[in-house]
Parts: sequence; C-alpha cells; structure tokens
Amino acid sequence: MTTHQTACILCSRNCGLRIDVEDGQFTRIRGDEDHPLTRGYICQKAARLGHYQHHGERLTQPLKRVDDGRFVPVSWDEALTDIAARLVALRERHGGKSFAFLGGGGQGNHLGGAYSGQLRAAMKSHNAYNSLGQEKTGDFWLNGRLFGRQTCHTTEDVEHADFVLFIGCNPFLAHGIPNARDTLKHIQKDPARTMVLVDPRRTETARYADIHLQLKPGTDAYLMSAMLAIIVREGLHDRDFIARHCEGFEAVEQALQAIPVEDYVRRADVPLADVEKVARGFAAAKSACVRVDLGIQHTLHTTLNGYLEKLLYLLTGNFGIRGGNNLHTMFLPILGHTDERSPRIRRTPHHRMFPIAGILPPNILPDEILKAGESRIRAVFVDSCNPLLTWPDTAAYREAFATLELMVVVDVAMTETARMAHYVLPAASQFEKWEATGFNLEFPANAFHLRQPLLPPAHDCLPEPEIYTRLLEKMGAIPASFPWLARIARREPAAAAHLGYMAAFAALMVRRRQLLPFAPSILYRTLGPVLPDGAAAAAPLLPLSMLYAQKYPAEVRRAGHHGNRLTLGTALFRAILGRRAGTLISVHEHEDMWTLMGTPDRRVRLAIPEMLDELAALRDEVAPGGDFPFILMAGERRSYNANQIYRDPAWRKVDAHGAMRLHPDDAAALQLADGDTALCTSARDSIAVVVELDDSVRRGVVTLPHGYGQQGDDGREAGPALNRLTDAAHCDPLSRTPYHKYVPVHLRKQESAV
Ligand SMILES: Nc1nc2c(c(=O)[nH]1)N[C@H]1C(S)=C(S)[C@@H](COP(=O)(O)OP(=O)(O)OC[C@H]3O[C@@H](n4cnc5c(=O)[nH]c(N)nc54)[C@H](O)[C@@H]3O)O[C@H]1N2
Ligand SMILES: Nc1nc2c(c(=O)[nH]1)N[C@H]1C(S)=C(S)[C@@H](COP(=O)(O)OP(=O)(O)OC[C@H]3O[C@@H](n4cnc5c(=O)[nH]c(N)nc54)[C@H](O)[C@@H]3O)O[C@H]1N2
Ligand code: SF4
Ligand SMILES: [Mo]
Repeated sequence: MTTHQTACILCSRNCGLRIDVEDGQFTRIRGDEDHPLTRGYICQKAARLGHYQHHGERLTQPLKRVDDGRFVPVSWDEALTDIAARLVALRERHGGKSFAFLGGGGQGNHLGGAYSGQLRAAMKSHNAYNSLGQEKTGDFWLNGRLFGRQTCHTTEDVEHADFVLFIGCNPFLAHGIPNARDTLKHIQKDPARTMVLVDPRRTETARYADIHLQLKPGTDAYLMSAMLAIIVREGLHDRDFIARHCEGFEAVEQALQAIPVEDYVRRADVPLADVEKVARGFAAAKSACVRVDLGIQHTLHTTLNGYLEKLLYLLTGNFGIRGGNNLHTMFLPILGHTDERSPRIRRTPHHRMFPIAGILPPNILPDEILKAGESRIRAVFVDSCNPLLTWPDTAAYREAFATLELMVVVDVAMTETARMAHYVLPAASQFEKWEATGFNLEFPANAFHLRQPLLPPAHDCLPEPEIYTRLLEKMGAIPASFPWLARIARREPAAAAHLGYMAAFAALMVRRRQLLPFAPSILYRTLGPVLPDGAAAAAPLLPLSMLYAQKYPAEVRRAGHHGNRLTLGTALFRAILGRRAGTLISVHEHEDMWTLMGTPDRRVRLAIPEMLDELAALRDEVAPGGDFPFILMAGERRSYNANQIYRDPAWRKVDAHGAMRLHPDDAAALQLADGDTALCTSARDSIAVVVELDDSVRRGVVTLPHGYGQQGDDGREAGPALNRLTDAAHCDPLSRTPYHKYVPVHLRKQESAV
C-alpha cells in the first residue's frame, strides 16, 4: 500500500488529497492537511474518485470510426499520422478559420491545457470554444471594462468578511469558496457576522443564512439595482474610496437615482424591508463581499447581473481589502485579453461574435459549423469536454457534428461526443500522469499544485503532453528534435538551476519566433527528460515560474521562496516540482492589490455605456411569458453530481434518476405524486423525468440536476439529458452565455415509468 498526495479534480476548489493505493485500486481517500490552502478539507464527492479512475467506459486504445460506423482499434502512429495529414491539408485548403478547438482542461487537468493550446496555433486558428464561454465570459468582459484587462479576475474573501452576500450560488453543495462547509458554519456561529442568500430556492446554504431573499427567478437585475439605488439614495456609498480609486461615478449615480425601488422589489417578489436591511447592512459593514455563480450567470440579464454585483462591492469600498472582493494573480495564464473594440479582434463569420478573454461561446458553435458557408468550421478537436451533453441544444450539436470533415476527441472515456468522432484518443487519467490543479485562485495567498502520477497509464493511454507533442511533430509545426538544446539541458550541473538552458531556450525563441507558440512541447522534449521522477510534462512551468517571480518578486519571497533576480524563479520552480502537497506561490499585502489593475492609472472605470443602457431598459421590460407555465432551472448542483466527470452511475449514493424538484401544490394540480414520471417539454424537445415533491422551490419553478444523461450501451440515458431541452438562441445578447436557469417548460403526467 502506498499513500500519495494529490488533489481532487471534481470542482474548482481542487482540495488536496491523500489517496491510499493498493493493487492499483484507491482504497482510502482523505483530505490532505499539508495542502497550503485547503488544509485537509474535502466533501463527500472526493471519497468516491475510484469510480472515475476505474470504470467500464474507460478508453484503452486509439479508435478510428470506419465506414459502417463501427470503431476499430488503430495504433497511435497510424491515428496521429492520418490526423496530422488531414489537419495540414485542411489548413492549406481552407485556412485556420475552418478549425476549432473545443474544451482543453476541465476542473483538474490544467497542465494538459498548456499543451493542447498549441494545436490551434499550428492550425493558425482563432476558434477556441470552451465551457467558460457558457458561464463566466460575461464576468471577464466586465472585468476588462472595469479593471482594464479581461485577465483581471476577482475573488471574494468570504472567510474574513463581516457581511457575506451570496447571490445565485449554493456553496454548501457546489463549493466555489474555500472549505465551504466549514466557512459557512463559522459565519453562522459568529453573531458579529452576517450572511445573506439571494436564491429562488431554499437551498442547503439557506440554512446558514441570516436572511434569505427567495426572489423570483431571473429578477436579480431588479433586486440588485434596487439595492444599489437604496445605497446611493441614502448616501451609504463610500465617497472617499470612489474619489480615490474610481472614474465615472456620476453617470452610475444618475442611473441608480432613477431606479423605482419599490416597483423593482415588487418584481423580484421579496419583502422591501428585507431588501433595505440587506442594502444598509452591506454598505455599513466594516468588510463585506459578494460571491456569485451560475444563479446570476445562467439567467436573464447575465452580463448586467455581473455589473450590478460588482457595483455592490465597488460603490461600498469593499474592493482591495481584507474580507472584501479582490483581484488575484494567476500562475497558469488561463485567460487572455481580447477587447472587441480593438480592430485586431476577429469576429466569427456567422454570428459576428467576438472572443472574450480569448474564448468563444458554445451557444454559437452549431451555427458556425452549419450556417457560415465557405467560412464554416469543418474540423474540431475536442479535449476534456463533452459538448453533446454539456453544451446548449443537443439536437443542434448532433446535426452540426455530423457534417464535420474531421472530428477528434481526446478523453478518458467513451462519451456521447466521442461516439460521433472520426478518431477517439485515449488520455491517461488524471491520476496516471503528471498533472496540475491551477484553480486555486486566491488573494492574498495564492498556491499551485503540481501532482505526480499515482498509477501508470492504463493500457495504451497517453498523457496529453505526449499526444499533442507527437501530433505537432507529425504536422511539421516543430522539428522532431532539438539535439543541441537537449544536450545543454543534460549537461548543465544541477547547481546551475537550468539557467544556462533557459538562456539558450530564450535565444532560440528570439531567433525563431515562429516556434514561440510551441514552447511547451519544445520544453517538454528538451528540458523534460532531465527533470526528476519523470516529471517531463512540468517543463513549461520553468519559464512560467520565472515570469511569475519577475512580476511578483516581493510576494514570491513572502511565500517562502529565496533567490536573487535570476534565481528566485528557478527556486519557485524547484519548490513546485518537489512539494507533493502543493506550493504557496505568493502572498500579497492588501494595499498592493491595486498593482494588479489593468488600467494605466490603476483606477476603476465604473461607467460602462452598454450596461447603463441595459439598466435603463429594465424599466419597460415585460416579464417573458408564453405557453410554458413553469421555469425550469436546468442544471442544479446536488450531493451527487460532478459535471460529467463520473460516468459510472454506481458512484451516486442517492438520486439515481436525477429527479425533478416540484412544489407539492404544483404537483397536486398536475396530479403528480412523489416518484411519478412526467414529460417535461420545452420549445426544443421533451424528456421524461421522475418527480420529487419539494417545497424548497417556489411555485411555478422546477429544477433538474446537471451532470446526468450519459448514454449506456443500450442507448438508455442515465437521468435527464438536460441540454436536449435548451435552445442555443436562448442566451445573453452580449456574452452569448445561456439562460440555463430560465428554461420555459410545461409538464404532464406520463403513465409509463422512466
Ligand atoms: N456538487 C457539485 N458541485 C459542483 C459542480 C457539480 O456538478 N456538482 N459543478 C461545478 C461547476 S462547473 C460550477 S460552474 C459550480 C456552479 O455552482 P453554483 O452556481 O453554486 O450551483 P448551481 O446549483 O448551478 O446554482 C446555484 C444556485 O442558483 C440558484 N438560481 C437559479 N436561478 C436563479 C436566479 O434567477 N437568481 C438567483 N439569484 N439564483 C438562482 C439555484 O437555485 C441554485 O441554488 O459548481 C461546481 N461545483
Ligand atoms: N443545461 C446545463 N448545461 C450545463 C450546465 C448547467 O448547469 N446546465 N453547467 C455547465 C458548466 S458550468 C460546465 S463547467 C460544463 C461542464 O461540462 P464540460 O466542459 O463538458 O466538462 P466536464 O463535464 O467536466 O467533462 C469533462 C470531460 O473530460 C473527461 N476527462 C476526465 N479526465 C480527463 C483527462 O485527464 N483528460 C481528458 N482529455 N479528458 C478527461 C471526462 O471524461 C469528460 O468527458 O457544463 C455546462 N453545461
Ligand atoms: S468536489 Fe470540490 S470541494 Fe469536494 S473535495 Fe473535490 S475539490 Fe474539494
Ligand atoms: Mo462550470
């Protein structure tokens, strides 16, 4: 039996784990006290990771789809040679616009993303679609406008805030904040601290809240603008903070003064006295922060919701302080900056959509494949992603994917998406390769976790760094070897800490700039082999460590790393390589948060014309109606769902059907009893669901869980395949992120069981 330190790959917390492995099986999983941020915390989902590692649908060898639709095994060499030739031919015939990369890193395979990103460069393509483009890009767009760069991402210091405002998130089940359940308990126990929840459902988190505003779905923009209006009307905003750090307050103030507070609160259907209490309490608190998630990002007015949420902490001066919202650093450059006002930004041919933070939205992809004529996307590469289940409008995706000239899927399992591919490439699992969890995006202390393999790759599986490097070599994007660079790496004494190698590498990148996009694979092939314990895949972390140390020298030293201008980065790299529990990489002082701003003068630009226009238009908006009496929240987080990471239904201890939650009074009106089957119909399609009577939802609202719908060999779906109901056009006009929590449906009883 061996005990390994690693991390959980099921949500963005990436908690540190200790896993006992015996005869290739996970025998015990517990939290790792040595992880610098999570310190031993885990939830019930991590304990069942064995179901991810070992299950019947694991891919074991590369597969090629042949004419009769069957998949036949092929060698890696045959698969990659053919894929490379077809990609190069496609690029030459139709240019980079004909190719798109989908996915590229889930909740934990973040090192693979550094390698897969190179393929787009080799294809000269700008088309990067991933799941962030169906939830967080509205937020990134706002960060670009407010803070100057779309890379200026924020976090919330829930652990230290006196007043915590949760809007549209359910941390008890979905986490998203440090050690969620412990943190919720601490706040609840402390009479000096206040927790408010804004959610149409009385959730598990609601049990910990002092005030729960159970608003009508989709009305957050009304509620938040009313709160802001109360704050400015009563002069509770932080004038001193605004004068010191912000531009454009006058326009915002004018817009807020015009808000008809009582009318807006009525539309949200919550008590006015509670709203006033929350607005005043939030503004008066010594420290306050707002934490949001899909509840406002997957509903009407997603981008405006994000703007109002940010104004709440900005106008009250809760930005850049302990217990407030803060910018943070990012070790892996996950986000880019693509401001659509720049003439260099390319729009997609059909929807004329621009990337945000480098990412395009899944809601437009089927049209960009089907309707863009000669400029259409003809080939896609899918990695760590299952769009056929997780992206909006399954029928549209099915139709679009069926027309592709080439579709390749890299996954650990035979997914619904993989079944449509021409080639399916088996990746080593996240516990069979060097990997990293890079979502620990915190402030003031930030960490990074490089994880070593616990097991050898199963069967013929390969880690992504090897898959993409071989593919790039076969495409001729990089030479098959760099003998002199590899020699420098080999011969350099350990005491030189790879500095000689890095100088030679940098000189190569200057001399042959066209190789720069392929730095990860070149580092992997040349420096990789000399890294200890077979950690070749970690080679790209050396220049990243050096850049990070150059940018934040004082903060890296404060995290306990030592060295001069040159060696601080290599020391950081060594620590990352050596510390199995994860590494603290930087510790900031709060007042230095302002150095992370992206505007030239480091001031916040409060007034965003597009958002002020949308805010003004709220007044005349009529609530969407139609033939559908229910609002379906399509994608709830529950105790036993974890995106599509677990495919083995046996991992669930409860809720095998992924039941639909329905208010008992609504159920009675439809003559539905607990456990009955109902047909749920949207404008797009119908699915059969098992109903569960539950008075935690408002009347007229029903919920279904995310993470179900996997198709077994017999074609049966395990629980609701939600995105059969969603419509690609039902999305935010600006960010094109979907309104998944606001899907109009009707229900009727169905006699035959699911
Ligand atoms: N157990 C579990 N945890 C997960 C995941 C998982 O699959 N399972 N997935 C992870 C991922 S990828 C993500 S992005 C996060 C998402 O995490 P969350 O966003 O916290 O989770 P959800 O349950 O999708 O939605 C949060 C809440 O929004 C509420 N809501 C619905 N409509 C509205 C509305 O109009 N206004 C407001 N204010 N609230 C509304 C819902 O009732 C719900 O309680 O969870 C992560 N954690
Ligand atoms: N209707 C509706 N749709 C939703 C949501 C919703 O609430 N409602 N939630 C949305 C949200 S917030 C998100 S984040 C997305 C998530 O959806 P996706 O972006 O599709 O991501 P995952 O569900 O995490 O699936 C990841 C895939 O990665 C594979 N995988 C696991 N380990 C590895 C590995 O090491 N290498 C490779 N190459 N592959 C691996 C898994 O087998 C799985 O097929 O779903 C979205 N879809
Ligand atoms: S699912 Fe999230 S909160 Fe639970 S153990 Fe895994 S990383 Fe931690
Ligand atoms: Mo997500």
